[in-house]
Amino acid sequence: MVRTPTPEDRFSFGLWTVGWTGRDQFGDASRPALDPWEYATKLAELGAWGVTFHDDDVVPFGTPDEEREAILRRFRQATDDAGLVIEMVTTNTFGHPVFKDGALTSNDRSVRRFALRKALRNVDLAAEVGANTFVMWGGREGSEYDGAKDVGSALDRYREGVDTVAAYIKDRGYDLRIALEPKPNEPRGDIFLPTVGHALGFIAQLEHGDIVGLNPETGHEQMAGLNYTHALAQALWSDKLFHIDLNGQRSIKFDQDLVFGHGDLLSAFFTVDLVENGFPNSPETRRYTGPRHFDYKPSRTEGFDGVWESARANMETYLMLAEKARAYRADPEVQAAFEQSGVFELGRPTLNEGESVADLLADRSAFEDFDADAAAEREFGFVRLNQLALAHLIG
Ligand code: ASC
Ligand code: MN
Ligand code: MN
Ligand code: MN
Repeated sequence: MVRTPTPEDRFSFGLWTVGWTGRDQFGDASRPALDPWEYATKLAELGAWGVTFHDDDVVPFGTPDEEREAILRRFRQATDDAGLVIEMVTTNTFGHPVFKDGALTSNDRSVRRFALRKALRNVDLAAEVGANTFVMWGGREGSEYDGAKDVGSALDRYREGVDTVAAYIKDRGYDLRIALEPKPNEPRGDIFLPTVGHALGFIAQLEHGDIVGLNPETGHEQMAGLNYTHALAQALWSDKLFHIDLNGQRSIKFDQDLVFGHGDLLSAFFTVDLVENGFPNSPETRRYTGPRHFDYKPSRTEGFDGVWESARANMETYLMLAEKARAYRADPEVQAAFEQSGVFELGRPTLNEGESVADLLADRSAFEDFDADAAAEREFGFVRLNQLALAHLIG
């Protein structure tokens, strides 16, 4: 059996994950809602290190200020008593009907101003509770009909909104970074910043992009048919992997938010291998050092036993995969297969040190005398390498 998680593992959960009551498009809640502090206590018991929340997960939308303060005090007392860290805070700019056409990109300017104020108030709260990451998931930023949205203006407004929040964080001197969370669709037909790649391109256009990075979610990339591990890798390579949302998704369909590993298991193995062991050619540098955060939903077929069982399952699966990934990397057979497959060779620059383009052009062995047919005969052995991974995973 796998060991029990400890705070050193830095597992964290969104309150909205275990707190999901099962209400969906077609059906009512299948579980009652507990108070926010009850989830926090139970997560700590299971071995979690941290919790995260949307403003509205703790304080219902529209709660008067005085009551808001009291609820927050009670919640913080519970997390403190349980020894839980509040590592990330995010803003619900999707639930209330006022956000039906988006928040920072709503066609209605008054809604955009309201959304910005909601986010800024939540930045203050995030800093106050000691969070280091402020996630912005623009779930309603998008459209169903192409003619309904001037995408150029929408991106201008999105940039204006994110830059305003980032500038405010800097101005206040908060130790906080923004992490944008891409998603291709649902609840909107098309959401802006649909993938990690789109979001990286957007961040490059920001004035305060230095404190803006990414929070990629497993299922969100997979809903677009993309490779989540590659998405993490490119964000990491760009120094933009600020936070991760781990869960499970089975192919291109609605956002399933399954337990981590309950979707594409082989992909989950390589995700953990990347997070735990880094890039094969630079294992010590370019590492993800943030929390192992789960953003999943306990299936609505489950009662509270199933809720806690599924929370436990996320951590157990992660720990099992981490163990397997460690053994995989340490296996001399795998290392030899990496060597044979050219995995280490890819770490070597294509040009020699100090070699100019003129030098390359003068190198007849690189082109004129290069035997492409002979080079084409090289076998890479990728299938065997993959089978070794599989043997470690299920062996
Ligand atoms: C978030 C986040 C999501 C969504 C979703 C809400 O903050 O990371 O993926 O909200 O979980 O149900
Ligand atoms: Mn999701
Ligand atoms: Mn998420
Ligand atoms: Mn989610």
